[in-house]
Parts: sequence; structure tokens; C-alpha cells
Amino acid sequence: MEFEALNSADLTAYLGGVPAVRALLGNTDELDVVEVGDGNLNFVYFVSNARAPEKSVVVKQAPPFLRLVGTSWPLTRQRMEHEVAALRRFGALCPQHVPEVYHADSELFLMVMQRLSSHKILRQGLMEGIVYPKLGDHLSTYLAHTLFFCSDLFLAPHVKKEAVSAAVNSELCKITEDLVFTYPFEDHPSNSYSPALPRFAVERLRTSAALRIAVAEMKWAFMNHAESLLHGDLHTGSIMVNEDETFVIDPEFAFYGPMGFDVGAILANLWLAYFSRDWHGRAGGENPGHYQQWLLEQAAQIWNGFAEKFLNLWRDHESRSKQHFIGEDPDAACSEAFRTHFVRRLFADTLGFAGCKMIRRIVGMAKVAEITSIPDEAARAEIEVRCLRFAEALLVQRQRFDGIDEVLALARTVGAQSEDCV
Ligand code: SR1
Ligand code: MG
Repeated sequence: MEFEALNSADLTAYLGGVPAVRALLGNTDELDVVEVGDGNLNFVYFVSNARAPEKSVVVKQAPPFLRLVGTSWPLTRQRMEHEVAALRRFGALCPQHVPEVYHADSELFLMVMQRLSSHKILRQGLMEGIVYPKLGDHLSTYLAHTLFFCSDLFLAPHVKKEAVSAAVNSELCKITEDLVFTYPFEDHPSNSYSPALPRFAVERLRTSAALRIAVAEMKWAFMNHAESLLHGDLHTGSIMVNEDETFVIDPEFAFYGPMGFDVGAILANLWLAYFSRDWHGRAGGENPGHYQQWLLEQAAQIWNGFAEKFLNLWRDHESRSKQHFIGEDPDAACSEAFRTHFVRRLFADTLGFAGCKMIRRIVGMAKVAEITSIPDEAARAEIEVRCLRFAEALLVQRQRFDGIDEVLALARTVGAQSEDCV
């Protein structure tokens, strides 16, 4: 049967029949239903009690196709089950940063979840130049907790292996393998280029052997390194914020993959915001430098905070369980050496994935508003070239950076380059 998106009457009748949701909405006779899905995959509705609008939930349904493209790109609807399972898992580990799932229906591929009515999508907030004082602290906590507690550093080996197998998400991983790691580096019909983007910038993505090797290594890691349960699509459109709170939404791409993929996704999107701020700041009549500085500080706080919190969780766990991951190690000196090595490798992975994520948003199919909303074609292309140049350096030099400050210094240098340099 052909899929039909739910209308207001269908949803009202359906939600009235779910006791847990009826209790949250109060009277379900009169509901206001607004479709707000601006995402690429699903239908999303805000549903509120018409007489008490503060009683409100979000309903999300997966159609059997990719919404961005339509029925010509079929997708199985089981992605909703991955999303529900991941929200529940992450919610158990980090309840303060994950919305609550109130109800899930595996026949309609639909879920009802907490409405975050005083929060804004982070990408939008960053485009408006809003400062979120707790962002770096919250996101580093979210990353450290989800990535540590779903890994072999914490879980018993058989539990981890069962979890890996239950979270296999081949269809959505294939989208990432194609759209993030493959098509942007080919002459692929799904790519699109801004009109003023210089030819050399595109050619480079296809012909630089050092870059292609680096991207291939990241693709290999993405496909083979089942380190922890990832969100899998942790860009700034998957984060909702206000001054006090930060929530991570939309983990339908969740699977067991390399930890650096999630960390790199957040950093990549902060760097896209950083480079594009040059235009948005000036357009708003401000000196873009102040907000750019704040964006770089968030990147530093997220990486440094994540590394510190992750290592502390690891140390606490080993000291409580009186067992080291590496085996007997009476004074823990070798364990500490391994931890240092582990974080160094994770940092290099993070930078490599961030590079891929930035490139795909410039030349690939699904772009980001902070770049596409720049109406001045020459200015947009200049910013895009800076993003590509920075991303390439992240990928190719990822093992050579000695800490996040060096990376941020590079961002400042690339961000200050004039058109003739880029
Ligand atoms: C074809 S779907 C395009 C993108 O939207 C999602 O948010 C993922 O990033 C995916 O690659
Ligand atoms: Mg999404």
C-alpha cells in the first residue's frame, strides 16, 4: 500500500488511543498538529493540546523513502527502530542531554517524544550569533558518557559484541559511506557546486593522492572500527539548545563505529559555522571576530573536555573494578601510557572525520544552511574554498597536530586568507 503522511485527524485519533500520550497531552479531543520536518529523512509533527499548548509532544514518522529526494529513493522504515533504540540507550547513559521517548510503534514506524519547546536547533542559533554558555561542557559530557559506556573499555566483551550486532544499520551506513566518503571525491551526479567555486578546488578533491588516501583511510575506519555506539549524524542540526540545556536528537544513523566520527562531526560543524561567520557577522553589521573566537573556544572545550571526561570515566572504572583493559599492571603506568596513545589516535581520527564531514557539506548532496544562505556568490565561494582547504589539511595532517590549539591556529590562518591566496 502506498505510504500516506499522517494528517491532523489521523494523528489526533491515534494519539488519543495511546494512554501514556493521552495523559501527557491532557484532553486529546482538540489537538493542534503542525508538520515541522525540515530534515532530510522523516516527517516530524508538533502536537499540542489546543487549549493548553504547554502540553505538547513531538511525533516522528519514517516514510519508506528518503524525504529529501522522494519515492525514487526508497528506504526501509526500520530506521525508526534504530533511532528509538539509540535514544533509549543514550538516554539511559546521559538523561540530561537526550529527549525522552514516550511511545514507539514498530508497525507505523512512529515515535512520540519529549517536546523541547524552549530550545532551538543549534545550527540556527549559531547562524544568529547566539552564545550558549554551557554548550562545550554539555557536549563534551554527552560524548564522553555515550562513547565510553558503549565501548569495550566498559562493557563485557560478549555484551559489546551482541550490542554491535543488534545495532547493525547497513542502509543508513551506506548513505554515509557514499555521501560522506565517496561521492564528494568523484564526478558524481549527486554533487553540486556553487557557481563561483573555482574549478581547481573541485579538481583537487579528485586528484590529490594524499587527500584521497586520507579519505579512504577514514572510510575504512568508518566501515570496520566498531568501537562504540555512535549517534552517526551528529551535526549541529541534530542538537537542540537554550542557555541552560543541550539535547542531542535524531540518532537514526546510530551504529557501532569509530568514536572520532561523532566527535569529528560536531567539530566539523563548528568549523563550518566559524568560516561562514565571516559573512553572516558582516551581514549583521558586526565584527565577526568576536563570535568566531567563541566558536573556536567551543571546539577547544569540546575536545579537551571530552578527552578529560572520557579518561576519567576510564580511570574510575578501572580503579573500581580493579581490572585494567590491558591486563595486569600493578602501578597502572602502562595503562596510563596506553590511555595517552589511545587519545592521540582518537584525536587524529576526529580530525580526519571532521575533514570528510566538511567537504561533503560543501560539494555533496546535503548541504548546510550557514553556507547555502550566503547570497553573494563570490563571498560564498571564498568561504567554501577556505572550508575545503582547512578540511584537506585536517585529513592529510591529522596525525601531525599536537593538540586542538594547533588546529585552531590553522583555522585562524585559513580564515584570514584573502581571495588571491585561496
Ligand atoms: C540522503 S540523506 C542526507 C543526509 O542527511 C542526514 O542528515 C545525513 O547527514 C545524510 O547524509
Ligand atoms: Mg537527522
